[in-house]
This record gives sequence, C-alpha cells and structure tokens, in this order.
Amino acid sequence: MQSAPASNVLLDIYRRMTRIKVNDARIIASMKAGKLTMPYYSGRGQECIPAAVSVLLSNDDYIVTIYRGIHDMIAKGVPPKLIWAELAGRSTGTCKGKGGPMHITHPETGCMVTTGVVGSGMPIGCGLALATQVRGEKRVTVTNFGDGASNIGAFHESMNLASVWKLPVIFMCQNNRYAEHTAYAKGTSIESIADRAKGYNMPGVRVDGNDPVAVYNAAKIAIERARAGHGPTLIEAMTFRFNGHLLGDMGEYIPKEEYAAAVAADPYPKYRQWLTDNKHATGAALDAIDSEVNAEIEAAIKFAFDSPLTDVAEITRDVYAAATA
Ligand SMILES: Cc1ncc(C[n+]2csc(CCOP(=O)(O)OP(=O)(O)O)c2C)c(N)n1
Ligand SMILES: [Mg+2]
Repeated sequence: MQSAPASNVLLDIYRRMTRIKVNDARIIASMKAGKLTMPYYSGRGQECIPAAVSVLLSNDDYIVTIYRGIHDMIAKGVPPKLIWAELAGRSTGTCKGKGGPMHITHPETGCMVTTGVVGSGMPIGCGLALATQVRGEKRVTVTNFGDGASNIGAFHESMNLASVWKLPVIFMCQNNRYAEHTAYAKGTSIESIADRAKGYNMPGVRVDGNDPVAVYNAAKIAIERARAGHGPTLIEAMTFRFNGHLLGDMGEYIPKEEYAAAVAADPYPKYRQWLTDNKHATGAALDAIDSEVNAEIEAAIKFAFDSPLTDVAEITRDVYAAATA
C-alpha cells in the first residue's frame, strides 16, 4: 500500500465500508423475504471506492450516481433510514417513496441525482459543477459511472466541456469489468479508460479500486485540483461486483475462475486485516464499529417499515406543475 492517511481517517473509511456492506446484506435479505419489491443493483465489492472518496468531501460537495449507487449514497452520508423508507415506498423516504432505488436524491447531503440512464449523469455533473463555478463556490462534484458508460457519447462530451471550462468535477469510473452481461474487452476499444483523459487534456489515473488508500490518495489530488480551480480529473478505479448485474443474475457469463479469484480478494476482510496488522485499530475497536453499524441499519429498517405508505394523492405532486388560472 502507498503512504496512508491518519488512523482516524482510515477508521472513518472502515465505518463507511461496513455501513455499505451491512446495508447491502439487509437489502438482499429483505428482498428474498418478500419485504422489498424492486430491482436491486448491488454495489457489494465496490465499497472501497465511495468510502475512500467521501471522507474527503463535505455535505456541501455534490455527487451524482447511478442505479448501482446505494453504496455511493451511504458513503456520502445519506441517512440509511431515509434510503430504506424510499426503497419501501414510504412517505418518509428521500423522495417521499416516489423515486425508488434508481432515483434517490438528497440535496442536504449533496446526493444530487441518481439516474438509470447509462451515461446521463456526467452532463448533469458538469452542470452542477458549472453552477458552483458561476456562483464562486468551493464545492466539487464527483460523478460516478461504470466502465460501460465510458462508451456513451455523453462521457466524451462531458470530458471535453469540463476540460475546456476547467469545471470542478471528478469523473469517477467504477470499473467492475462488466457492463450488464458484456465483459470489458468485448465492448471497450482501449485497455484503460483512464487513458481516454489524454484526449481531453486532463489527468487520468487508474487505481486499484479495492485498495482504500490508493483510492484516497488519487481522489485527494483530484479534489484538491478541482477545488483550486484547475479543472477535472478522470479516475478509473478497478473493482468487481459480487452480486451480478442485478439481484437474480446468476452470472453464467463470468468465468468461474475469475469470479472465485475476485471473491477471494474481497476488499472488505482484506482491509479489516490490514487495519489490525498495521496497528491502526484493535479487533475489538473494529467489532465495536460493526455493532454500532448493525444497530444503525436495524433502526433504519424499523423506521422505514413503521412509516406510512405514500398516499395515492401524493403521486402527481412534485411531478407536474400546479395548473395556474
Ligand atoms: C442509455 C442506456 N443504454 C442501455 C441501458 C441498459 N443498461 C442498464 S445498466 C447497463 C450496463 C452499464 O454498465 P456499466 O456502465 O459498466 O455500469 P455497471 O452496471 O457495471 O455498474 C446497461 C447497458 C440503459 N439503462 N441506458
Ligand atoms: Mg461495469
């Protein structure tokens, strides 16, 4: 590993990773029990990336994320109880239960847009970054997307404009090696997406997305550059998603050896071990974080299912403008 930040930062990253992992397991269990009915694109396996980036951000900073984005939201600080209420279609959800898993928005913590249209988040991220630039604010915008999304025209247009206008935006590509059921090399012309940054005159860096310290160090440089007004960076974080494209995908298209090797390299237990081996924390201290997080997620689930279902009268509110006489 590279030189690491202070132990309190490393433990903050661990807490965020634990929240993501526990939350993911509880969502899957609730779906299997028939308590949640929705499409679910699990981010399990990718938790290092948003956990390590978000410790460098405040609520004033913006993120844009995708359908596979609950890990990004949890890391950024969207309260799990509001996410659960949204998933369960409750009036107390982030979008009053009307958005569901693919449209969670929570401006209070800077989670500005979640989109299911592949590639569409990047122009929106540029728009948010332009707004902050025009207003003279110091906010940065991190726009998250997958490897497949880097083949969409909007990626290239966004990279170009962000570079020309020196927008305070970080393009965070979470490269999990598959776009739906298509392996990376079958759909992408270049070995490393980070190399595409050259074409747009901005720094491009490829990091091990399963190494929180590597992600943190790369994100720190990119965020400082954006905040200083020097423009965008493309980061490609190499990772893997453990639960297929969406829940129910059996992953037949993934070679068995590749899957087994990825699971054996699970970043979560690896990081936990690294923290204790390097004396950043004792096992007991990490156990205490685990217990706190478990209690927090259980409370979030209870809050959601104790909340009223969204009223039918609410369905068109905030969707259509009120008619004026
Ligand atoms: C414009 C558009 N084209 C196709 C789809 C169907 N689709 C949904 S997810 C996906 C794969 C995207 O892969 P990637 O960008 O690597 O993200 P990942 O799901 O791996 O996180 C596709 C093709 C879509 N939602 N939007
Ligand atoms: Mg992908």
